[in-house]
Amino acid sequence: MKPRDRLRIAMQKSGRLTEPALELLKRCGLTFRQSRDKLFCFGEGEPVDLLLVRDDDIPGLIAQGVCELGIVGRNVLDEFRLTAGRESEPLAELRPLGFGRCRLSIAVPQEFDYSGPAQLAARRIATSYPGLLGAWLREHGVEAGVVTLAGSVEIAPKLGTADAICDLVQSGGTLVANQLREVDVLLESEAVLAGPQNMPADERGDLIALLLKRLDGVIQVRESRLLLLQTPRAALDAVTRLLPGGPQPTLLPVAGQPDQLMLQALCAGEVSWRQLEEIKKAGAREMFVLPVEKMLA
Ligand code: PRT
Ligand code: ZN
Repeated sequence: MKPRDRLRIAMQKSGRLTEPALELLKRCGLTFRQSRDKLFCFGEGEPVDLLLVRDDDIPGLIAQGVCELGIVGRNVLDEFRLTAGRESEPLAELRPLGFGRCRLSIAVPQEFDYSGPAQLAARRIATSYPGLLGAWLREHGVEAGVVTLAGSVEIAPKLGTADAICDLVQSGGTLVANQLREVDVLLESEAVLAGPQNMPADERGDLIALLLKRLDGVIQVRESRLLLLQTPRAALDAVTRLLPGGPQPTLLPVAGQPDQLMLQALCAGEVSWRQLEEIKKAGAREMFVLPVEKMLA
């Protein structure tokens, strides 16, 4: 294939991952010419274009070199890695992205007496993830029948085509509605950035490195808060001890008040009212909690 100087990222055209994936790319400074009904979106700021496809096709497109990166559920990526032929280009999970969380679980009818994987021996299990299920069964030394279905897995026990299922669960509502109960978790999943294990050695490799750096900043920033406060020097130790986790705070003098300090701390997560009240009790005042917009380490 002719080398390209533009990067291509594949993502889900329409589904659970579409909006959060677009939002994430936007935060990384990637915007695209509006053509959401099309397969291909031209990138405006950076030489990075978008392919809008079914999520199941994403790992294959990366493996074939049609695109370099993809945003896809770990469940789909790992299933592909387990079922793709040996000749297929090996794929890597480059970053977990923190949205589209769900788990791949075994669920059984309410009356099924389940005490562990061994209980599934010689039973039929319906799933859209034969690779992941097969690997889990082998790991537990269980021989069971795997019934591969493209969808509507949850009704298989009622239809009598399976004794148990292995499917994605989020709230658990679908299982309850079908009188099923979750008994074992095979995989904790979320959307991930997938790419080739061997990065392209041309400009695209450099672009991927740049994007990963921005992505790390965006992910870190999403959770970070900047805490600003004033504290008497005498209370500094007590205040510092109460600060939520993060790097060492920065201290600045306050003009005209030699016994006062201004403290600036980057916190790794939310700062709650309760935490602020405790810090205030220790002597701090003029406290601000600010969201962080961009971060580049
Ligand atoms: O058309 P295309 O093939 O692209 O879309 P799709 O229908 O295959 O995918 P979509 O949009 O349903 O899901 C895309 C990805 O979102 C999945 O691969 C998962 O990584 C992730 N995800 C997160 C989920 C769920 N949560 C989820 N709840 N994918 C599917 N479900 C389904 C599940 O299969 C079950 O039927 O929702 C039902 C269970 O939900 P609860 O809340 O009732 O437990
Ligand atoms: Zn799909």
